[in-house]
Amino acid sequence: MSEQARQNSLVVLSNRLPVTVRRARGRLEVERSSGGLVSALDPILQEVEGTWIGWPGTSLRPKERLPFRSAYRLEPLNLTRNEVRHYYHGFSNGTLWPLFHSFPERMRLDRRDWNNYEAVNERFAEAADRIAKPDDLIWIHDYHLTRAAGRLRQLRPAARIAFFLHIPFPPYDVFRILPWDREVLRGLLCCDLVGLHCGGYVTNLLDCAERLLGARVDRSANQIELGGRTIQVGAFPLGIDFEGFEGRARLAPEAQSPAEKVILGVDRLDYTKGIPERIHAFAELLERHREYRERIVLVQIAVPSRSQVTEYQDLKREIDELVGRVNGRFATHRWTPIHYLYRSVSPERLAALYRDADVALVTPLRDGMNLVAKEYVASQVADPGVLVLSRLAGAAETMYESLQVNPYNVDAVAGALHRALTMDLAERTDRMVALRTRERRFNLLGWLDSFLEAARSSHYTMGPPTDRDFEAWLARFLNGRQLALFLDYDGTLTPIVERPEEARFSSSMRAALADCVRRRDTDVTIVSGRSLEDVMKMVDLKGVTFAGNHGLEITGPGLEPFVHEDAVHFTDRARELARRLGRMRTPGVWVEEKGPSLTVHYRSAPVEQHARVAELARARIQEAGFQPRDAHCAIEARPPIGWDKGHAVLHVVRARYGQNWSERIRVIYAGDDDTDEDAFNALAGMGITFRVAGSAEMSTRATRHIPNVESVEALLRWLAQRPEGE
Ligand code: GDG
Repeated sequence: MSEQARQNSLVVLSNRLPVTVRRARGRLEVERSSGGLVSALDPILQEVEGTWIGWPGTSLRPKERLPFRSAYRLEPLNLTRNEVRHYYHGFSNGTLWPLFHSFPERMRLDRRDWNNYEAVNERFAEAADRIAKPDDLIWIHDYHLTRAAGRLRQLRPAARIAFFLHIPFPPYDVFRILPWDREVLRGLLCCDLVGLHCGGYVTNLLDCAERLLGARVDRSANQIELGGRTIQVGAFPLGIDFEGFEGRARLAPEAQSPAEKVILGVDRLDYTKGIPERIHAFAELLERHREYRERIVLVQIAVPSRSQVTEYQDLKREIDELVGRVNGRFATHRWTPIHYLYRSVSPERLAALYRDADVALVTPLRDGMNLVAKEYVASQVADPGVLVLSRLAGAAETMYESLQVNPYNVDAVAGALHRALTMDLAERTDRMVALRTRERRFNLLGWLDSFLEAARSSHYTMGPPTDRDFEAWLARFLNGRQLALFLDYDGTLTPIVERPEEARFSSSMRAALADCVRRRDTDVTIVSGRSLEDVMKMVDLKGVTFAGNHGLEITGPGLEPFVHEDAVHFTDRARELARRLGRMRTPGVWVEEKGPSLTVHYRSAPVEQHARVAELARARIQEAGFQPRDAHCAIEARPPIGWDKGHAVLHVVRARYGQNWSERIRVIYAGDDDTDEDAFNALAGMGITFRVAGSAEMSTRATRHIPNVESVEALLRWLAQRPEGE
């Protein structure tokens, strides 16, 4: 393992701990899980004295400790019965599992599942926050915990968080069927690194981030920018403990050499694994080729899984019946074609089965990776067998020399089986040598090393948006049309500063804005929460339209000056409210009076006072009959007259271009504030809107995210230089 990967400690979050706890006759019994991932993470967690947080599989009583000595810390996270039902069986296995495997029709939807999923994910995040030291890498595993990083990022803005998904990431068209698609995506994108098994899943995730969240995506570097942060995405195909499987295969006792050739299937009993389809293909082979009767057997191991769930019970029944039918149809008094075992077998027995099988039939309808294919290959230490592999398993992306099949195509699978059973030794050897060489080289430790190295290397930052980005987002939309450009001021055209009067344009921003204003085919409106007078003074440019006080007051070339008729009634009340708020007397808190509205600023107050000040201000504002609205370290009080930045934008375009404005012009809006969301909402589907900065967890109605004030300047420069219409 590289030096880099060894640095710092590691906190692992996964649904299950690497041990299973049972309560037998009142006492806790603990059994270590034997999965490959556990064996891979074990040594590194020991070495760095890490922690593994997960559900022990049974509820521990308060103060009850795990009766298990581990070289690293195991942190059990209890789940209530309700949480097991809704978070685990419900949202994880009933909603995300089928959807991510592209079986949307099997997806169950229940708001209680989602609520519990959120709550459990938050608890995982809080446990990690309690345990992790500042420089620790927090590594979240799998689809049960897609939301944990969202909460963790709030608690620890600077934490190093990585995620690995063990199942497929579905294509955009499938993923967006999920009612909580954006939430799941935003949770993932609060990580620094998101690892997937295959390049195809990486493409899917990038597509979804771009199309569902309006994130900026760099497809050559596999990076996503959202909320001012860059997220690295990568394909890290999981490998296996090759030597372990090879060694067990060498040691496993010789079985009596069977009279028949063996075709082997090993799976958890799951509808994604394509077991019925596989049995149909086997039956088809026997139907087509009588010569195989009494000469081949299908050994199918189906490990019981999620057996409390009705769907899985139904599947078991279906397979039982199918096996019965096929055996009934073909069996003779000395031969049974399908040997079906509904249980798991010991690792030693599995090693012998793998080694001695002539063909491994690995035909999932969809699979994140599929380790059985790799384990079979590692176990081929004697006469080489043939791997028939579903092209819909992640493993197919790198196991080129397998015989790849469409698992739904029964005829094709039967054909591939025939080819496998008749393949000569030279070809079997060529294919198996190539497969084994690759799996030996890219084994489990290699995977771990490359993932940890990526997770721990320096922070990724995508370069600023370029002309090419703006071209791709806007050129076709504008297509030479007249443009109405709306811009918020603070945080959009100038960085947020301590005191509003210090928020000045940079000279380059001023130049870019002035260039836009000069164009005949562009009119610019600044929409601000500041008073009209204030924002006009700050911007100080001719030919610009201004909407102050969140649009209650508007003035601009060729427009009738506008003041909302109800606003004037609130001026006196706002003054009175300002007086009351002034009595809070917390150092660093001050009130900005803006006629019918006001803003309480608390950025300069001690940080530990922020929450209390904000709460108090909100309460006072509400008592006075105004609407409180959170801004950057400030609370705005707005008169309750149902008028916001969205109304202001529509007022301007209608007044200037008439009722059919949408046919005549294009609208672009950029803003960084929650109050800009009203404009994003009003323009949804009618214009292109940009949310500046923010965070990945923030939900926005904007079409796209851009990271900062500098990128707004780049946008303005691009707009100023765009080609003119005819
Ligand atoms: C998920 C993804 C991805 C099976 N039967 C026995 C037994 N096994 C072991 C196999 C293998 C494991 O179970 C199954 O792994 P898969 O990868 O095939 O499938 P899932 O359980 O669905 O795993 C999958 C994986 O996560 C890792 O990221 O590849 O795509 O769905 O290791 O050996 N082991 C023993 N007896 C059995 O009877 N001892």
